[in-house]
Amino acid sequence: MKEAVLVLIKPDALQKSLTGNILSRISSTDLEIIGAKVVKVSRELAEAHYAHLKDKPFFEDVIDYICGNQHGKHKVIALVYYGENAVSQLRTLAGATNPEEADPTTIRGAYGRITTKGVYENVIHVSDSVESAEREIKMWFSPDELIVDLYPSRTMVEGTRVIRIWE
Ligand code: IDP
Ligand code: MG
Repeated sequence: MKEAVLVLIKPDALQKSLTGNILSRISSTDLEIIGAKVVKVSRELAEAHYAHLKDKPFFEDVIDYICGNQHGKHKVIALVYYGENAVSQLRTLAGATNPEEADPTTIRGAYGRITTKGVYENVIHVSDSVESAEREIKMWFSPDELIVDLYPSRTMVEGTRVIRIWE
């Protein structure tokens, strides 16, 4: 079964000009990019994306981090990768959440760091399961922004435009 996964290139990676390195590491897989864009992350999107961390002491820092407030780069690059075992392939390439514990051959191990304030700057986000990938992809992308029909959607008329939204 082919799976879809959300990958975010986080603001620290953009500040360090790591996009090319990260994309070229991921291109060692046979996964296909089926959606890609640059996003200025709103607080609402950040809070929805990290809803599972709401009660953690580092929640505010993580929201600040993904919104780019710590890097003067108020953007992330959002990508949807698609293919067999996409979740496990990309989670393995990304490495452990804690960049100091991540294997140095992984993306987080190679490029991540923990700041003196204790924020895990770990360069990329990768969905951790097929279920969270669906939740996240629906949050970050509209059906028209993907070249594969991943999930059920319906057509809507908005003014003079015909658009599709997730069901
Ligand atoms: P993941 O990104 O490997 O899936 P999650 O537990 O979903 O890990 O956490 C989301 C993000 O929150 C991490 O990528 C990291 O930036 C941050 N984070 C997670 N745990 C900690 C922690 O213990 N201290 C500081 N930041 C953390
Ligand atoms: Mg996660």
